[in-house]
Amino acid sequence: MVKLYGTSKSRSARCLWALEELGVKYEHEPVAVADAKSAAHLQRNPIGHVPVLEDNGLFICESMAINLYLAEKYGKNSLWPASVEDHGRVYQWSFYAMTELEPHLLAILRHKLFLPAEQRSDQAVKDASEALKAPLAVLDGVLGRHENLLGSAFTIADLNVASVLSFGTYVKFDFSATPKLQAWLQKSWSREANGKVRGLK
Ligand SMILES: N[C@@H](CCC(=O)N[C@@H](CS)C(=O)NCC(=O)O)C(=O)O
Repeated sequence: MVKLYGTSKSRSARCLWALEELGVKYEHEPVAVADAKSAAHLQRNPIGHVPVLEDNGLFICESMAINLYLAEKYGKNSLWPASVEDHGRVYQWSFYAMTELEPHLLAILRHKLFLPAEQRSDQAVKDASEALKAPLAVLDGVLGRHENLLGSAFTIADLNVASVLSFGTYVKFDFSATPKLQAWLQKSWSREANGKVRGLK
């Protein structure tokens, strides 16, 4: 049995998108972010976060680890490329998204949405937006050379990077300075499998 714990209104959306894209039969328990530290959930994941994947008694947490595991295990289509060299490139872009993009996007979300009004800082938003310019330009350059990050096929690397950047939609982040990236994001986000996730709890 494959089961994903975590509401689609959290980083769990990334893993739900991967499950839908891979066509894996799965159950979904939409554990709320506020319940991530409940006794029941801590048994699944001692870190106390969603998402968590359960696969035949094995529990895995960390959204990127879950997606790389799912793609390697169930990727019968092009989502998991064939060569070890391409696996290296999948890891490269997935870790790039988590280390170079996600922290800055989260800073913007915190200071525009999550923090109480009196703790929000326009300067923090400006700094994070500035810090994003270089990594977004790198992606724009790569996507100017081919349709997706590794080449022509949409792989788990694309899903991972596009899902991290989807944080930008909550604050209407302006990607127009990087037009190739912007067009690729629109195309990636509008995939049918991602659309299905929006309908989940
Ligand atoms: N690096 C982790 C972060 C997971 C995470 O922080 N999840 C949030 C929801 S998006 C959470 O469960 N927060 C609950 C809490 O901090 O108590 C991942 O990518 O899975």
